[in-house]
Amino acid sequence: MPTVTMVGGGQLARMTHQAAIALGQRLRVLAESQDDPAAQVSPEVVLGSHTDLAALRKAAVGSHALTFDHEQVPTEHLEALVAEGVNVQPPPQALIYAQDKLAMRTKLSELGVPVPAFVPVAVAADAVRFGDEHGWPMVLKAVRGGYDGRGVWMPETAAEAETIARDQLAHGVRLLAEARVDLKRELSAMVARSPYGQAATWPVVETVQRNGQCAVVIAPAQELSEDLAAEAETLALNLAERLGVVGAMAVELFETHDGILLVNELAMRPHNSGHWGMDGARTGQFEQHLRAVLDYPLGDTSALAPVTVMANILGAPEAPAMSMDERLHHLFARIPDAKVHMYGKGERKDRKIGHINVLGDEVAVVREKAERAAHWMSHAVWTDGWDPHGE
Ligand code: AIR
Repeated sequence: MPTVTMVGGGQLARMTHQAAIALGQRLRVLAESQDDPAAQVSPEVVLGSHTDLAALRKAAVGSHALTFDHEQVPTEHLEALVAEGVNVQPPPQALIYAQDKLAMRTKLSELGVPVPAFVPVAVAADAVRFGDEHGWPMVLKAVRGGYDGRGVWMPETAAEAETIARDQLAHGVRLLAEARVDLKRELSAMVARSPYGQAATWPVVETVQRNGQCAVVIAPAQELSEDLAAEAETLALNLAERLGVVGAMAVELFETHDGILLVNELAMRPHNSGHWGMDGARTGQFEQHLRAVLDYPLGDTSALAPVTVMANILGAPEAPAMSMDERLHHLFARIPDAKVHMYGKGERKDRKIGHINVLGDEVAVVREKAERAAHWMSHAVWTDGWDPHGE
């Protein structure tokens, strides 16, 4: 059976490993530390950095495909691996559009795909000029490297934009400026594609963001017209094909008040907006990602319930005194149908340390339950006031 190498040892690699076990495969991970979520569970850990070509080579030896838990690997290293015969999936010429936001915006514009207005920022004055033209607040983004709200700024004034841009540019961070979209909500269209060219989408979901980070996912997105859902899925399929994507891809979308879809970001790997499918879809994203990078036929992506809600368990500002183990006992006692996925991570404020999936019929009921469960796991506090040690 094949071995797949995943670069990065975070929760995405950990959950991919879980899927690999069921398929009888081995997932080898290149992790920074033995404590990383995937390194804790994988039998084949190569310790090293994703910026070190020698470590990447070591992790790739003998594996059938090399894929990613994050997008931070230098493109020149990936090209070197491809030249040496490593099966890098997604290939570097596709992955670049998930690594480099300027390349992505430029390519999507060329393809006629709607994106927010944008401009590269070479000097701070470029950002100020863009804000003056498109209105304040505006968005400044690091071209490479940001995620979960990191590498994104929303200056309200020209002075603020100037300060941020100067500071970041001085630190060698490449920037782009974007118009802030007046959005109704954020959606995600996920797709997986194989080298053979087979592709399958999951139902389009709504991603609820808090503090620039995904907090909740509602699958499928509620009150989304069939036309708009079809448009989003078609867009994901077309982009996967035109960009030559292999593996899972999330197309993060803004839905405007006028019902227009704009592409925000692309992620070419399993993605937080697909976690609902571990319990809520016939084939989840982690299994599908493995099938895709190994060029197997893809699995059925249909939903198993009318609605699934995923709520992230985020680290509390201060870890609660109650142990995680005890929190889990109480959670199971109160909500036996909550599906819990913990990542084996230390509790740090707002860090994604796990997630909860709840399936059901009524979105309001399912969402309340999932969020109550996730909040309990983060804070050891029930949002409805229940006292686990009371009468
Ligand atoms: N990740 C990668 N890009 C975005 C996200 N959320 C996942 C990957 C990565 C992990 O988050 O699995 O390894 C890093 O999480 P943290 O909390 O250690 O920064």
